[in-house]
Amino acid sequence: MILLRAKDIEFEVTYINLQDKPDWFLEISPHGKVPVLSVDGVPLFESNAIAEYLDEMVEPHLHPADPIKRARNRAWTDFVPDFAKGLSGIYYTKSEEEMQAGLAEAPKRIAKLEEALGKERDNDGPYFNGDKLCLVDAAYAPFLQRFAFVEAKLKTGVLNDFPRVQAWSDALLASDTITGSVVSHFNDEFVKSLKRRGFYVGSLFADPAAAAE
Ligand SMILES: N[C@@H](CCC(=O)N[C@@H](CS)C(=O)NCC(=O)O)C(=O)O
Repeated sequence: MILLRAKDIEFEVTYINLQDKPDWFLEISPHGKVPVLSVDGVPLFESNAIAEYLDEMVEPHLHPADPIKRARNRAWTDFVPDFAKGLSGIYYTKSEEEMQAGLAEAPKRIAKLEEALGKERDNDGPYFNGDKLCLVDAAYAPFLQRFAFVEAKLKTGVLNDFPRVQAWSDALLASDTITGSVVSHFNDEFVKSLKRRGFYVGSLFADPAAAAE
């Protein structure tokens, strides 16, 4: 969604209830996961594959032209699941103790990104490759966005030791291309899912349904 917005592509979104996936969705999504992009009726799946397809097809090209830089960018998008596991290991936890354990584990993954942000850039950012949003930014942004939301409540300060990651996250979350890529009631839905799944952090938020009354 971030890339579709960054490239000003017209698109239609169908949100899927992941607790009750419709049959038509399971037919087009081999792993039963979102996102899926339907291009003239042909379903594409896996975020990186979709992002690369969009980048090849529609200007402006956001992936670097230099093959070495492109490969290194791709390698860092491949690190997203690992990085995301570090962050979710903090807040997808059932108790404060479990959260502390996650907090002890996360820095080693965050440190890798801190180093990457230092090494890969030949300027001061604010994005991964400099002043233009790229595929690496789009890949990490959803996870940084969710973490920033829970961190406002948890106040773990885990990013304090990683100023480049913190500044990168701040820059990404200052971009409407990124923040506007989720539904307007995203935070409420996120809180509901944290509560439904019984995560400790969910208990720190008011019930969105009650707040809306
Ligand atoms: N590697 C996939 C991961 C996608 C993924 O994990 N999607 C989650 C939502 S963010 C999902 O659809 N989960 C539903 C499920 O696994 O049942 C990608 O990057 O597209």
